[in-house]
Amino acid sequence: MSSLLLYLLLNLPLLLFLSPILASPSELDILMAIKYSLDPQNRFLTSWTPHADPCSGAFEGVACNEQGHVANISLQGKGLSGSLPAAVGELKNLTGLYLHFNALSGTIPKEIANLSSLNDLYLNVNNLYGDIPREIGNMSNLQVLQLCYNKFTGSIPTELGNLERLNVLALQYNQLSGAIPASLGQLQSLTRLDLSFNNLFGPIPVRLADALKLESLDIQNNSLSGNVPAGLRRLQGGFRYINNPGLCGIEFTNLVACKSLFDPSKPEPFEPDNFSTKGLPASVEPKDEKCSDESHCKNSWQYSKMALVFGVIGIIVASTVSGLSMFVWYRRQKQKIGGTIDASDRHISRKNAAPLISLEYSNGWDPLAKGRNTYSQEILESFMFNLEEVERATQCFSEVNLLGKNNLSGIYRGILRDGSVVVVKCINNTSCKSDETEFLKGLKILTSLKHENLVRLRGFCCSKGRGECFLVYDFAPNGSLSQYLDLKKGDTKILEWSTRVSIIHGIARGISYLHGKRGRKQALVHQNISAGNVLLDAHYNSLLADSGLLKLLADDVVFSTLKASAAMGYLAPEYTTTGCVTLKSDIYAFGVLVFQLLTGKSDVTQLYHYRAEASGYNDMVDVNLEGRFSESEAAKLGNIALLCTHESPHERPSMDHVMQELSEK
Ligand SMILES: *[C@@H]1O[C@H](CO)[C@@H](O)[C@H](O)[C@H]1NC(C)=O
Ligand SMILES: *[C@@H]1O[C@H](CO)[C@@H](O)[C@H](O)[C@H]1NC(C)=O
Ligand SMILES: CC(=O)N[C@H]1CO[C@H](CO)[C@@H](O)[C@@H]1O
Repeated sequence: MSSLLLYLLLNLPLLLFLSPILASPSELDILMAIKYSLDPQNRFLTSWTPHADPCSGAFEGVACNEQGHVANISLQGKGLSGSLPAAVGELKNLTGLYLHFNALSGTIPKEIANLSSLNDLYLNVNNLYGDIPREIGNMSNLQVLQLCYNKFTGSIPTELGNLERLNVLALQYNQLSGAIPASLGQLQSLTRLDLSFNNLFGPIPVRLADALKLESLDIQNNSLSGNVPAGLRRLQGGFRYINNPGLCGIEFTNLVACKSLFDPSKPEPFEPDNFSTKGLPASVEPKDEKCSDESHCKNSWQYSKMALVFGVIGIIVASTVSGLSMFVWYRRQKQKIGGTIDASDRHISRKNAAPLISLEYSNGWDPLAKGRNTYSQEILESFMFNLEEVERATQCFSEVNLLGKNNLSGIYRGILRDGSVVVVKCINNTSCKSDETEFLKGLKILTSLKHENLVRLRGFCCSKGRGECFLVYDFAPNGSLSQYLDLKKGDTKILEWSTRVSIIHGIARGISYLHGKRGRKQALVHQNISAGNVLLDAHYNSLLADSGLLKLLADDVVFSTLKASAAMGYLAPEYTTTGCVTLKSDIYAFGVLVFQLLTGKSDVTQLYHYRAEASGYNDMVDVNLEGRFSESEAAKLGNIALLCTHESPHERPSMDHVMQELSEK
C-alpha cells in the first residue's frame, strides 16, 4: 500500500508532464468537432463518423500525408451551411483547406492562424462576415488566400504584408473599408491582388508598386482617390481601376491629370501606413499589435483631430487634414456607378490550378495527346482548363447554376478562381465530331476567334471520365436578345432605339469579322445566327455566341441545329435546294435579326408582308417605342433587312456592303 503511494508520488511529476499530451484530442476528435460546426445537421458529411479512420479514405474530402496526418480538407461546393470552428486550428499538418462555394456563415476564428503549414486557404463564395483576423499574417506558408465573395467588413490587416510566400490574394466582393495597406508592397511573391468591389478609400500606396512579381491588380469599384502611383504603369492591362471616382493620374487611360492637391511630383498626401503617426508626438503613436484594424482606423481620425485641437500647425499636418477632408468629400460624393459584372481579362494560370483532381485526358478522346499537332499545341494549351477548375467554377455543376439545357448542351454559370463570371457549356462527346483531327481543327478555329463583338472563349476542357467537353465563355450579364423580343407595352426591358441601332452595328461587325474581314484570313460561316445567339454585355454591346461551334459537332447534330434555325425563320431559303450553308446564309439570318430588332417581335412572317407591300418602313417599327425613333434610320435599316433577306443569295449584299450602308448618314 505504502509502496504504491510512494510510486505514485515519485511519478507525479511525470504524470503531470504527460497529462497535457494525453489530454490533447486526436485528429479524429478534431475532425468530428469540425464536422459538427460545418454541417450541424449532419446532412452532407455523413461519411465522417467517430468510429472510422479519417486516413482510410472513408472521410469524404479528407486527404492524409505519409505520416498519417490530415493534410487537406476539400469540401468545396458541398452545401455546408454551418460555421468555421476554432478547432480547425488544431490540425497542425494541414496544407490545404478548401471550403469555397458553400453557405458558411460566422467569422473566421483567429485560431486558424495556428495552421502554420497551410499553403492554400479557400473560403471564397460563402457568407462569412466580420473582420479578417490580423493573425492570418502569421501564416508564413500561405500561398493562396481566397476570401472573395463574402461579407467581410473592417479593413485589410496590414499584417498580410508579412506573408512572404503569398502568391494570390483575392478579397473582391466584400464590404472591406479603410485604406489599402502599403505593407502589401512587401509581398515579393504576389502575382495577383484583387481588391475590387469593396469600400476601400484613400490613396493607392506608392509602395504597392514594390511588389515586383505583381501581374494583376484589380481595385475597381472602390472609393479610392488621389494620384495613381506611376510604378503601376508597368502592369498595363493587368491593372484595373475604373469606378473609383477620385483617382487621378497621368498616362493611365480614362484618368484625369491630378490637380494641385494630388500633385504627381508629391506622390500622395499621405500613405496609409504612416497615416496615424505623421506629425504627431511619438507618445500618442498607436500600438499596432494591440488594436484591431478598425480601431486603428478610428484612432487615426482621433489623433488627427487632436493634432488640430492642439494647433500643431505644420505642412505635414495640413496636408493630412486636407487629405482627410478630401476623403470626406469623396465619400460624400461617392457616385455608385453601375453594378455590372465585368468579366475580367485575367487568364487562368495553369500552374495555379489546384492539383486535387488531375487532368483527365487520355488517349481515345484526347485532342491534345502528346506528340500530335505540335504546331498548335501551345495555343491550345493556353486555353486548357482542368476538370477541377470547371467543377469548382460551377460548384460541381450544381442545379442552382444551371442557366439552360437543350438536347445539345447544358449551360451553367460559374465563377473562376480569379472571381470572373463565366458560362460553361457542357457538350456530350457523342455530339462531337468523331474524327479527332477534325475535332482538333474545330478547336483551333474556336480558339483563334477574337473580336469585341464575339463572346470570348476563355478555355475548354475535355473529360473522358465525364464523357463531356466543356467550353468556358465570358458571361454576358444582360442575357440574349431573345429576352428583349415580344415584350408587352411598358415592360422595363424594352430596348431604346439607339440601343437597337448599336446592337445591329455590333452584330454586323462581328459577322464581318467572321466573314474574313478585319484581320481574319479565312472566312468562317457562323451557320447559327439567331436572337438566342446574340448576347448583350453589361453595356448592351452585342456579342455573337457560338461562333465556330458547329465545327466541333458531329454532322447529325449540325443538321438538327439547322433544322431548329429553319423553324425560327433564320435559315436562308436556298438551303432547301442546295443543302449548302454559305456566307450569304449568314447575311440572310442577319437580315431577319434586323427585322426583329425593328419590330421588337420574333415572328418574321410579317417580313414577307412588308416585302410584298413595300409600304412605309415606319409601320414596321415596334409600337412599344411610342414613336421615339429616327425615321430615316428606320428606313435605312428596313431597307437593309429586306435586302439581306432577299430570296436569291446573289442579290444579298456582303457584310462589308452592309457595314458601309450602316455607317452612311
Ligand atoms: C494536398 O493538396 C495539395 C495541393 O492541392 C497537394 O499538392 C498535396 O499533394 C495534397 N496532399 C495530400 C496528402 O493529398
Ligand atoms: C513613414 O514615413 C517616413 C517619412 O515621413 C518614411 O521614412 C518611412 O519609411 C515611412 N514608413 C512607412 C512604414 O511607410
Ligand atoms: C462606385 C461604384 O461603382 N460602386 C458600385 C460598386 O459595386 C456595387 C455592387 O456591385 C454597386 O452597388 C456600387 O454602385
